[in-house]
Amino acid sequence: MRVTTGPVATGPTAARLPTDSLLAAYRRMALIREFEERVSGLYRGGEVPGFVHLSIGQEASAVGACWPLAVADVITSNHRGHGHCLAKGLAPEPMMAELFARATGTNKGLGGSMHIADPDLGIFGANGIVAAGVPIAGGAALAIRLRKQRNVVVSFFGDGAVAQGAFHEAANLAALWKLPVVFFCENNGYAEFSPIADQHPVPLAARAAGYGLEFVSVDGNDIEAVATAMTGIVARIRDGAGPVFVEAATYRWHGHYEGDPEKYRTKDELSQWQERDPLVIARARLAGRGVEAAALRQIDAEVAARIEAAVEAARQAPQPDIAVLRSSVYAPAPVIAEPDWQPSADGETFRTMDAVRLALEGELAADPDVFIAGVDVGKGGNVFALTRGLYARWPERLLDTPISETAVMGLAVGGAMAGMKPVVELMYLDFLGVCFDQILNQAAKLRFMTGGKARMGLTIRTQFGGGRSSGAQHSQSLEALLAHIPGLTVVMPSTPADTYGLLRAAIRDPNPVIFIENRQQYGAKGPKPPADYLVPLGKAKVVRQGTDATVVSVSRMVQEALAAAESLAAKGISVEVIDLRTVAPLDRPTILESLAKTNRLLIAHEGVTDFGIGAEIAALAVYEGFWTLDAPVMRVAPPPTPSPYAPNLEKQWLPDSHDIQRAVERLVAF
Ligand SMILES: Cc1ncc(C[n+]2csc(CCOP(=O)(O)OP(=O)(O)O)c2C)c(N)n1
Ligand SMILES: [Mg+2]
Repeated sequence: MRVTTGPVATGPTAARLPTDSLLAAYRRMALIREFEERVSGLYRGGEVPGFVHLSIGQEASAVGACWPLAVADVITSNHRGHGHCLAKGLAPEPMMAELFARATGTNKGLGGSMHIADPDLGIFGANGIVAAGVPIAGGAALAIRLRKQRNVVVSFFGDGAVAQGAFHEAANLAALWKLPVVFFCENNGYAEFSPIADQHPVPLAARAAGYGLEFVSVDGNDIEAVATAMTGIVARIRDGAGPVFVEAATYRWHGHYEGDPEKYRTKDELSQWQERDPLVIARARLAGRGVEAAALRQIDAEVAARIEAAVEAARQAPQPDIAVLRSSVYAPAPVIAEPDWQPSADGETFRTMDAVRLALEGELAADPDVFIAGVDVGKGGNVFALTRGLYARWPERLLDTPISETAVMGLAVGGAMAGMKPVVELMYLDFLGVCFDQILNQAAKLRFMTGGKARMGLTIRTQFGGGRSSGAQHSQSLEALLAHIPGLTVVMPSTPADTYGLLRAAIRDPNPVIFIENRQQYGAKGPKPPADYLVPLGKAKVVRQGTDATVVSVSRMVQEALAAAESLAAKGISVEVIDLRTVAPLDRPTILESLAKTNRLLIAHEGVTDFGIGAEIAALAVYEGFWTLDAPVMRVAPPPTPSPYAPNLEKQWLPDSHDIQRAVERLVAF
């Protein structure tokens, strides 16, 4: 193991750990140093693939920050996360196997160096996206708060991450709600190749002050300073104090990544920091307290032997089997049978907006782990009045958030990983753009990247709907964007009863579900099903039987398709209408079965034509259904332009039953 020799500036010694603790902390730091030095060599030798970012030189901040943490406490980490995971208690053996991309790795070889996670040990993930772990920490902290636990979350991030919007949203929210989080910034002076002065106009302390966060600055190379500061901070947070921003000044000895040409810093700067080697500082302190050098050599030798054995075991371990790909995307969900409820002519009716509220109410009542968060969903009762009355019953579980969609999605991801059942609201589907990372890279992928370890049962409710001159930023039907991401379930109901049954099923589902309502339908009435009504996810429904053509549709367009089918029936054309209900995963068998019967297929949707879900369904038909097709597959959808404001233009832009009717007439004429 490489440590500095020669004179060492140990710094002030006011903060002291008991000698036994200091020895234990030294052992942990030595384990990280040895692990990473071996990884550096193994990476250069081609045995570890991908990218590797090492934290050699930063061991005291990782070990010190985790010093007061128990297994049930949580950390979130970043791309430079080996030290954090080892400090929190992950064994080096499975972690080394993970870096070797082995089946025995912590994450079955699906994560790798940048994405190690073990939620059972409170390690909610290293993360390849700068600052993404910070909003997730907020979710984990909210779960602690809702469960009235005394646990704490430590969110590790670098100085560079402080420039990310995700950091600001999460810091603002945590400070506002006084969540039990330590924002632990390892300030190593650089973000990739850029020095901190080129990244931030104000010192980090000023950032903390901007959110009213307590700020503590520590010498990140002094294990005693970090561990004692964190022990005090964590104890106060356990007792109910609000979040704290800790800046640990430190330095990474290696490049940003292994192989970095390191043109942005001088050898002198590096060697000055190496003189303040955290391991040597600890050794000097231990020697000053009478610990023999032989005892430290013994620890070093034990650590080296353990890492050597971990490397050897990883080399011998099997590679992951291809089956792990499919099995890691979605968690198996409890089977829900298609309900056999038939509405009676004189039965009760309700509106779609009632269906949403009743489904939320039903799940809140059924499961104390369900919480609802979003802009104005609590006291405000939601802009569409969808959560009205719920806050009065469950004030703790109906959370009005600031307008911070990334932080809100982080509440869902972190809360779900902690085992809660978050239901968060994205007011308009168009606002996806400001929080996409938490959906695309976090919610959708964390189960996969952790080899199935991360729980991700969350629901994102949102709405869209053209036809009311809402303009191009408040109308979009973006389901294709979401359906393209493996790991997400995308649901778009078309009736009040389905809205109720699918939303309850979505909240119970162990996977991330995007539940897309159509606001033009909030006032639409339909038969009211029994309270225990559940509709299976991933199952399409034939909502009208026919023999001449199949129209596959979703959301409000199903109603347009049904109206078209009714008019066509009068002309002697028999149309079968399929309501997808769930867009992804797509119910392929139901579509193919219908196509085999009608031999003609048309897809109608509100998302623009190009690269829309119709393209996927058309591809299915021409490949798997090729021999059953008697005509080209057709699509009815808006042209590929943003939706217009002018009512006359929007009317032409948005398809309706007449467009579907004309298209079917052409289809059957082939
Ligand atoms: C959102 C995002 N932008 C850019 C990157 C590329 N990137 C990876 S690490 C990094 C620098 C991060 O610096 P800092 O937060 O200080 O952490 P450090 O590497 O110094 O530990 C960058 C720009 C990324 N992974 N994610
Ligand atoms: Mg940095």
